Amino acid sequence: MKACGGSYAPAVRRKYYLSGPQWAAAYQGQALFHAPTREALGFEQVIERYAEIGIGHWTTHDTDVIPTEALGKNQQAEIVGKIAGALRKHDLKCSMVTTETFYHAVWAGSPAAEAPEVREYAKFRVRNTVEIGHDLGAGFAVYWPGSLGYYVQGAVEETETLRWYAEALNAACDRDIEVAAAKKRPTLKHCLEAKPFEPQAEILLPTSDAMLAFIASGLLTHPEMVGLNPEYLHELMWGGAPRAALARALLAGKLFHFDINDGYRLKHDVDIGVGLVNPLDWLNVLVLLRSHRYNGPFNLDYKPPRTTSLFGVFEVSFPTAVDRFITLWEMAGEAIADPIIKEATDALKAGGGATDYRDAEAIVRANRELLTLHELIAHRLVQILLGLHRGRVYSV
Ligand code: 3MF
Ligand code: MG
Ligand code: MG
Repeated sequence: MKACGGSYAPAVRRKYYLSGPQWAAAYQGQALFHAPTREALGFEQVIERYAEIGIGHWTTHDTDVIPTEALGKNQQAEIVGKIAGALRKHDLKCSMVTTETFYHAVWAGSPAAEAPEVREYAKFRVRNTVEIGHDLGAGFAVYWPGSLGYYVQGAVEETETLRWYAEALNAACDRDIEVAAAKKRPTLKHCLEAKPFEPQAEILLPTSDAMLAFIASGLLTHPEMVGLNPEYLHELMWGGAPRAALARALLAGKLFHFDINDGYRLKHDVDIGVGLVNPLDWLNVLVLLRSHRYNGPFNLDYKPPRTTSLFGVFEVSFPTAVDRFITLWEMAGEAIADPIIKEATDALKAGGGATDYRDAEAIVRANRELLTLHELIAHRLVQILLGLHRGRVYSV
């Protein structure tokens, strides 16, 4: 780690709105074809280790920390009290809570299944998560409807299922309004997270754009309370450009929260640490977000590889993910202020000066040399990424 450089002090790391999920650190390396490789971890250890690293915020699913059978019972209140104590002790904040609606057998037919009791149970779960969120001082609630879909076609009617899913979100928003008023707190920001494949074969809300359409569909009673939690890799997985997906969310005023990680196009959800696969794309993503003054959380929703030890999770995996994010964020600031990129961009926007808007050939001639600046800007961004703009050279 020391040899690699780029390590920031915990106090510096805490200045960024980074959050560490309970499930990311506690992930034991298991998968469909893989047994766990690491021991289980409780919230006490995760919160303590995040604090040492300098990750200032913590996020959780309800069932990451509360057994399913204890939800809504006295045992939940005890556990939530202990979590609040651990957060206070280590000076961490809970920024986001999320409901697990994909793992337990009760979700086999999705949280919007045909059986009315499943849907009532889903409402209970999301309302209960809203209450936990207020108890822990969170500002965001996230929903990943991963099991909203099917393996085999025909039995599930899509429009009906989406209407039923909206009813659960409406129940969460209604409960939020009540609790926020009683506690004199602002309501939470409710954020939908899309993923194109996995764990269902066909997913009803597979992309952030599908989520935007769902929010605007008229099915939600409080669409103003609901926005997006895009995940970088989830947009890349279907072949999209994450930066363009984020731009569409920004235009809609719905970029509330952002899950940060990395991976590959058209592969499964490999959840690699931010910038470890596509650092140039990540630089460009952060240029967009910085220039639009995105000020929501960056949630480290990745999974330390199963070849990393538990020691490595906190000594190698999380510190490097955090530090690479900070480096790329600062680099994005440098790219935004870069005089060469600025001059090129200004020149492109000034246009070639053709005077007759009906003369296509004249417009082409006037812009031909200017448009070379697209490539020049791209080269300049790579130079910034590699440090070449600061004179880093290799002699042969
Ligand atoms: C799955 C995910 C989820 C969601 C989480 C909601 C386990 O690919 O990304 O993480 O982010 O359920 O916050
Ligand atoms: Mg995620
Ligand atoms: Mg993911």
